[in-house]
Amino acid sequence: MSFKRILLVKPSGRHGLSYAFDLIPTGLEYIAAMVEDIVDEVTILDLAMEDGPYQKVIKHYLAALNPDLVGITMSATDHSEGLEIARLAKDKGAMTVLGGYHPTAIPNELLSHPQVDMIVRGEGDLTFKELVFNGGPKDVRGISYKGANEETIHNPDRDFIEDLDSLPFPARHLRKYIYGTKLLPDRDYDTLIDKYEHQSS
Ligand code: B12
Repeated sequence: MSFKRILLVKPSGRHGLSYAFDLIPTGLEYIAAMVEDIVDEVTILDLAMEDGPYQKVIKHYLAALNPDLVGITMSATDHSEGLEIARLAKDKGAMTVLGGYHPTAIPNELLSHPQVDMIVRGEGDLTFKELVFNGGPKDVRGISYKGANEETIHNPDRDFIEDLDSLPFPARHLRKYIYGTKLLPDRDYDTLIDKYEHQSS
């Protein structure tokens, strides 16, 4: 059975350069765009943009939305908070999946924590859609997960997405926040991603 109620979470931590920017979770908006037509509800929760302790905020959203799948984006600086969010989600009965640079780098370590069910390695767009549609990680390329005996299973890598234009734009319409930057405080800002064409000289 497919996953139907998805909560995507960005941890609250502001580290290094993100003190100057509100860090827009573009990665979560990309994967939300891939599944919004095949699920009942997908919510993007940016804990950096919410008021109050993150534990209280996440508990509120878990109770209100009752998600069957909670996805957490993590860079290395989000390690501890990401794991705590996963624990709270697991306690509420959701399956948990981590994605982003950090989980891609250390899937074994993160899967050693009981509250982490799955890791999406690398580009998440097609992998996450297949995971949500299938309702589980078996045979989904790009996923690492725990088997029936708690053993770690690494499915084969997924090929890079060659035609990036085939992807939908990030689901900015799901955004609940007005993001800003201290560098230009009188304006909104947004993130654009462009293709880098390598040219040999
Ligand atoms: C742009 C950028 C920034 C910008 C962000 C601007 C903005 N407003 O968004 C700024 C300059 C602010 C920044 C700051 C920092 N950055 Co930076 N940044 C990048 C960069 C160049 C691109 C990130 C990006 O937007 N990618 C595009 C989006 C769409 O991809 P994505 O988020 O990865 O999401 C995809 C997958 O990862 C996956 N995915 C992601 N999350 C999830 C979640 C789930 C559930 C699933 C299923 C899938 C999934 O699916 C998505 C779609 O394919 C990367 C390097 C790179 N070339 O990618 C470094 C990078 C992410 N940054 C890095 C670092 C170290 C930092 C800083 C700590 C630097 C500092 N010392 O201050 C801070 C930390 C900020 C923070 N709180 O996390 C490291 C992270 C290393 C690590 N292991 O965690 C990277 C990888 C660079 C590097 N190689 O060192 N950064």
